[in-house]
Amino acid sequence: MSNRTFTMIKPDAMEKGHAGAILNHITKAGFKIKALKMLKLSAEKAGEFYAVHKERPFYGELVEYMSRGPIIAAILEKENAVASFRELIGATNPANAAEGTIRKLYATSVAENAIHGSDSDANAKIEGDFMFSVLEQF
Ligand code: 3AN
Repeated sequence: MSNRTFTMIKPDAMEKGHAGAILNHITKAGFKIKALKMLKLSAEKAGEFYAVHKERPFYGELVEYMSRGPIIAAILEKENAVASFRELIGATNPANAAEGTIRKLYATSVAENAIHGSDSDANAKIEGDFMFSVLEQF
């Protein structure tokens, strides 16, 4: 079990001005920030990041959404980080997300669901290394 996960505050949450509140929610839950930056993905980079979803019907929409404006990417540290963070953000579809979770509070739809959280230790490492150089990870 690894103690790190990777997250992105997605364009919809950025556009609505929720970035500060979401980062506060994350650090209050005990996650330490080990890397952090604001950036805009190109469609090509967003497509690469979500390559596992290439065959899904929503892939084109997902790439367009994730590259339409700036995001905040971060590497977070806490015991049992991946599972603990998935619990904090709530279900993929905010309609099914538990009360008090980040998606329940800030997401509007399954397509625009405010925040990403890695789904495994292996993917947390791959995704963190995709977005941050070794010099940017603490
Ligand atoms: P999660 O982000 O909870 O791990 P995934 O990996 O199944 O969920 O989906 C990745 C992203 O793809 C979601 N965060 C969401 O933006 C988008 N997505 C997932 N399911 C749908 C769907 N049914 N329609 C449109 N977009 C979706």
